[in-house]
Amino acid sequence: MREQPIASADRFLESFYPAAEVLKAHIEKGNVIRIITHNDADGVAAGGILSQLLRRMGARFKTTCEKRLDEEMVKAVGAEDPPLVLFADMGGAYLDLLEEHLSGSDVVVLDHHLPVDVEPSNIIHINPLLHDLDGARGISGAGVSYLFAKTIDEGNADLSPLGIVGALADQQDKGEKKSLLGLNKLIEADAKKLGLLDTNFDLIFYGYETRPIGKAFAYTTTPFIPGLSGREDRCLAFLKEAGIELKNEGRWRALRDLSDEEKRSLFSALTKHMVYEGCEAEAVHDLVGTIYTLKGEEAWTPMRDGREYASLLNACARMGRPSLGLCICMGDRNEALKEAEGTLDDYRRNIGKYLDWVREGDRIQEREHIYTLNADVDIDERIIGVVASILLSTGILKSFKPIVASANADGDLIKISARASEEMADKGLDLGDVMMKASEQCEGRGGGHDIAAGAFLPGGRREDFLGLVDRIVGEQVKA
Ligand SMILES: [Mn+2]
Repeated sequence: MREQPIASADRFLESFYPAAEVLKAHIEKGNVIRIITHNDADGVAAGGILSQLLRRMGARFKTTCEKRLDEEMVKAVGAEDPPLVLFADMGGAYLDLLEEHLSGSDVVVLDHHLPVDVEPSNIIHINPLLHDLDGARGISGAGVSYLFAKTIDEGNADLSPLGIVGALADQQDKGEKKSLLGLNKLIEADAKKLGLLDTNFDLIFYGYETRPIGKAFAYTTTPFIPGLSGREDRCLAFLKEAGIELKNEGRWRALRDLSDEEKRSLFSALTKHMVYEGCEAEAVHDLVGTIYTLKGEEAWTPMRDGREYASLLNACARMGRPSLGLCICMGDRNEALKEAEGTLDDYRRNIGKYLDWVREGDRIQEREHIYTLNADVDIDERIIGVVASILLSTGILKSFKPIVASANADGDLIKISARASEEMADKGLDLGDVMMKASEQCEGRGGGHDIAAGAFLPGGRREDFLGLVDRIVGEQVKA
């Protein structure tokens, strides 16, 4: 994997100092601080970290999670006349917009996405990519926000588990055995030092330690197992058929209670199931990896497992309830948690329903260099990216091509979500770059990471856009 030179990591950590000074100065003046983060699980975790940071500093603040950064949104923020705006997990690709509409404000951008090449004077932009560090796999928006909090006070190191959750939410577990890499390792070390994190290597179903096996299977959404995830009845039938005893002396067994032999037969039954569902047999290897257990959380809750915590936040964000996720990141374990768990249930069911729609209707089209999936109103724009990721990771798509999915968004816009594998990125594919270039030519705006990117554009331009994407992807993988 890509090694990070220490010197640039140091320079990156130093780049937080000026932002810390600006924040302290505004708080001293009693100013209300405006926090704006991306409306996805990583963004919500980042918002939780920054909100906790400001609460601890005794500051007044307002936090919102936004679907996308566009002129309208930035103008609305500008109209609030905020003395200081903190953007997290978004902003770097829109510095020109921030400069134009927030010229009366100080702005700090804490991002890890591909930035535009401008340096506005009212903006402090902190981004690992400015220091030749990996932003796609090495650190998340929550991770950058965590390092900011820790720069201000080492005592904020107890927020490190949220940095881990953000990294898992952005699927940065691309190291050996699905482990975290790069700057995320620093965050992991902080969490372990405080006894807030444990890692194991095993089947990565949520609730490895404590949850009844059937539930662990049904609750797991990353990786998603077509036909099983979200369907407890089918999971129970599947386990029975695989010969796994669900109870021992009247007590439900958890995955850690299985013998090695039981794990082996479970594994081969899973392989058969995946192949039957049209997935690659290799996709089953996605089901084992490094488990991140958050020791500070109650054993039976979805926050105990880092990946499940991430999907809880993801569900809240995708189902239009990011503030629920924010409450949980800020420590609420009462009403907000109950509601969030209900939301997570709905979310799992929705993904299953959408996948059935895609597969039963034969909705995926193959072009020269890409797959396309046009969902229009049949898949919620907030979930289209998740569906694209699942289609790619389960090996349902047989050719070595990225998938470019689209769904209707607000107004006359469509949302594009593109996903590629690590191997495609190694061949030179950079979807963030593809989305940026192709959307520019279609009155849209786009960007992101090499393996996960997106765009918004006018509905009428979809065909032009997909044609361009097909061509640019072809050029990149050839070059
Ligand atoms: Mn992110």
